[in-house]
Amino acid sequence: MQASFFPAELKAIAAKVEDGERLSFEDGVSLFASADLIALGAMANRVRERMNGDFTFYNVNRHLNYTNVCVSDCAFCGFYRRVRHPEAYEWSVEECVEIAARAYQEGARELHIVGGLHPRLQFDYYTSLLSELKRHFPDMHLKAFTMVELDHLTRICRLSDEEVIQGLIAAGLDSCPGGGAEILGEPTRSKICAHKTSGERWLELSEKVHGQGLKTNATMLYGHIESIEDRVDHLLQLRTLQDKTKGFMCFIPLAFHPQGTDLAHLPGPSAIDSLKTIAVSRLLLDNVPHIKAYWVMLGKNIAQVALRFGADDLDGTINDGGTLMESYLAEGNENHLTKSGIEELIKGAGRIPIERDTLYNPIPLDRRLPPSKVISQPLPILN
Ligand code: V47
Repeated sequence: MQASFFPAELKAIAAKVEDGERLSFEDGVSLFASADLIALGAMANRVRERMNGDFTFYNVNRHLNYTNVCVSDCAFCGFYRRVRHPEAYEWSVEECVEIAARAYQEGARELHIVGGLHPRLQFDYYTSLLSELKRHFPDMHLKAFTMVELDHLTRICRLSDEEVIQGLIAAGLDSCPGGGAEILGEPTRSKICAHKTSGERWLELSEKVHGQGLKTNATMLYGHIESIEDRVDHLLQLRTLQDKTKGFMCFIPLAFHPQGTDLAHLPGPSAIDSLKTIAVSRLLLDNVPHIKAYWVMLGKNIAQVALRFGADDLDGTINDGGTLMESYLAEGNENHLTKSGIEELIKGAGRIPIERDTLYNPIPLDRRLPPSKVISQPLPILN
């Protein structure tokens, strides 16, 4: 790194990064406050290459949003509907299995399953969903339910945290996605999602899930009303828990999309802000192995550039992203990306594409579908 070109306010931080020293809260604030995007990118890229070399990971997955009914009323969400709304839906377990069957035929080996906080669905719906999916597709990884959904289940079904977590694992849960973290700190969290699981509880449940041996992800929703200090505090709270559990596989900064939400008057984050946020996340989260540039929200172009600003993962190909994704798709973005499309993006950034499973194991060559292959014959798996 050519630290001599760095602005004065970043020189001491650059030296710490070079020496592999942990950055402080104040360092995080200085990084966000700096206008020198290229210096931030160079530092984050240094750490990215130290941790993941030139590799960039992606997987073949499908999002399954079993319901859009939600009692949480989050100001940033354009996806949810109240229970009696004409556009409210909930899919039966059979419908979910049908959708999974199509995804399986198209090569997906991960289902990313999340939904709204439904006031009436009972625990046996969630366990049957997992066990039926596992029965039909034993080699499909089920990455399901955020900490917010788990918290909702404990309350609505009057079960302990352990009963919920162990019950879901017994039914087939393999890992959990990182949603629902939003901004962990108060008072911002209450301003954007007053009725949601608290930040403290989100962390507590993550710790308990890690304690049961499962990996999870973590997210941060940025570019709305939060301050730079909120972001740094959020990242450091995740870092502290990760020191304890090592359970987070990946961190995903989620760019806020204002359309269709109660915060539609806000502009959302700029491209510069998104790249800075990815870079600072890479620099502060020195103990989280992967940083995801979620192309769906960032748009393909910014996601590609992010591979030089700290990110080493693009998430999935996504043949059909599900209904939640439609609500936050980047402007002008398509809702799917083929394997060759994602590999071209990665190679275009001078990186090496690695198709991975959910737990970041590379998929052996003999188990990969060739990029162009589409299975057109229905598989006789449903009974
Ligand atoms: O928790 C909701 C966010 C999350 C909006 O774990 C919005 O691999 C932007 O967590 N604009 C769900 N974001 C998505 C999510 C996720 C995505 C991809 C990969 C993984 C993973 C997790 O989406 C919610 C919320 O933070 N969200 N509304 C919006 N208007």
